[in-house]
Amino acid sequence: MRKLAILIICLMLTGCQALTFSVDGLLSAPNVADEQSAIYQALIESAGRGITLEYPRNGEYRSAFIAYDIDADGEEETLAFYSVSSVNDSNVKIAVLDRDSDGEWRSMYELAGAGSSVDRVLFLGNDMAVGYSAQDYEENSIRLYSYADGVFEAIYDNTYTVLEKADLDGEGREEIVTVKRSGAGIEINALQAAGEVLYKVYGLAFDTGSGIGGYGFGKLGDKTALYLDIASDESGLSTQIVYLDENGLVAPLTLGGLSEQTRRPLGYLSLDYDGDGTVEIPVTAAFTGYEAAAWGGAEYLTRFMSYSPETGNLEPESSAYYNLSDGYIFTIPNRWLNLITVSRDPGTGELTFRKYDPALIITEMQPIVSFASAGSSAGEAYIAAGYELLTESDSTSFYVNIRAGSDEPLVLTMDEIRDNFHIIDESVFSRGTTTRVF
Ligand SMILES: [Ca+2]
Ligand SMILES: [Ca+2]
Ligand SMILES: [Ca+2]
Repeated sequence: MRKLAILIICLMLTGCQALTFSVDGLLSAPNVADEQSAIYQALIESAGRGITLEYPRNGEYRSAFIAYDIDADGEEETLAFYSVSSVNDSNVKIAVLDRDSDGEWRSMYELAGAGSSVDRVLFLGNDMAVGYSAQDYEENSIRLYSYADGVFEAIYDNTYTVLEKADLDGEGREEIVTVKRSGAGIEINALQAAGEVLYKVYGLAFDTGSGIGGYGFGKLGDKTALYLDIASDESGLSTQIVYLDENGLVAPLTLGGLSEQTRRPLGYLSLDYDGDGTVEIPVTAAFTGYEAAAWGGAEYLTRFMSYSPETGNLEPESSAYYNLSDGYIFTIPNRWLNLITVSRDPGTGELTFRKYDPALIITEMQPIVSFASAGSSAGEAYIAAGYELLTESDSTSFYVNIRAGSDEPLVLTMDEIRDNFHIIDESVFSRGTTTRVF
C-alpha cells in the first residue's frame, strides 16, 4: 500500500509544474519523497482515494500542496487542494494538514471552496485568500479565510477579474486588491486586515468601462498604486490610478479630466518600460504624415506620462515608438522630435525612422535607422544584409541597420540606440482577461 502511494505521488509531481511543495527546509534533506508521501497519505486517509488534486493556475503558488506557516509558530503546515467528483458538489476543497503530537501528518480539518478550480492563492500574514474559477463564468470568486483561534474561517466572498495584493497605502502591510466589471463600469475593492478576523473593505467604482485592458502596480510616492487600463466601448483604453489613503480609495486621474487625456487605441498598455518602479502611461498621437489615418490605424508617437503626486498632474517622461507587434519600445531622442516620421514594412514589420519631408511620400523619405526582428533561426538574412544584432529576448532577436551617414545630424550612434531600446517585459504589466474584442 505504501509503495502505491509513493508511485502515485511521483506521477503527480512529474505532471505538476512547480516544486513549491517544500516543507520547511526539507528540500535539502534526504527524505523529501518520504515527507511528501506521508502528507499525501494523510490526505487520502481523510478524503479518500477518489480525489483529484487541484493546482492553482496562476499566481505565486502553483502546487496542489502548499507549505505555509499558518499559525506563525515557525513550522509549516500543508494546505492540500483537491476535488471529489460528485453530482452535488464539484467545488474544490482545502485540507489543512499538520503534524500531530507524534510528528505524524494528519488532516486536521477541511475548508469549502467557492469554485470548481483554483485560480490563485494569496497569503496575507496568517490569512489566506483563494481565487476560484468556475468553467462557465467569466468572473472568478474570491473567498477570504481568516485565521483565528486555531482555524481558518471564511469571512468574505466576492467576484473578481483581477486578484492581487499590494501595499496601497504604503504603511507597510499589503492589502488584497480585487477588480471586476460591475454594471456599466469597473469596481475596485481593497481588503485591509484590521486585527482578529476583522477586515476593512474599501470600495471604489468607475461608472464607465467595458473591460480591463491591463493592470499593474507601481510606486507612487511611498504608496503602491494600482494602474488600471480600462477599455471602453469607443475601442480605446484610458488609465486610472488607484491607491489608498486614510479616507479610503483614491483615484487621482478622475480629477480635471486627466483620465480622459490618456485615451488611446487598444493595445497601448501602461507599463514600467524602463524598470525604475514607476509605471508610465502611454498617450498616443499620430506621427507626422499619419494625421489622416483612422483611429487605431496610424503609426503613433507615444508620449509616456507619469503621475506626479506633488503637482497632481500627468508629466511627460519621454517620447517613444511603442511597437505592439514586435514587443519593444524605442525612445525618441529630443533632436528627432518633429523632424522624424516612421514607416513600417507591411510584410516583415521592419520599422524605418525617416527624415520627414513634406514633398515626398513617406517610404521615399531619407531613412535614418531601421529595426527588424526575427525568430532566432531567421536572423542570418538580416546579418547578411548588413544589419547588426541589437539584443535578444527569449524568442526574438532584434536587428538594427543605421542607414544615414555620419554627416546626417539625425543619425544615432549604436550606444544611443542601445540606451533607447527597451524590450517589453510582459510580466511587468498583466493583460486583462475581459477586454472586449472589437
Ligand atoms: Ca505552523
Ligand atoms: Ca497597506
Ligand atoms: Ca518606469
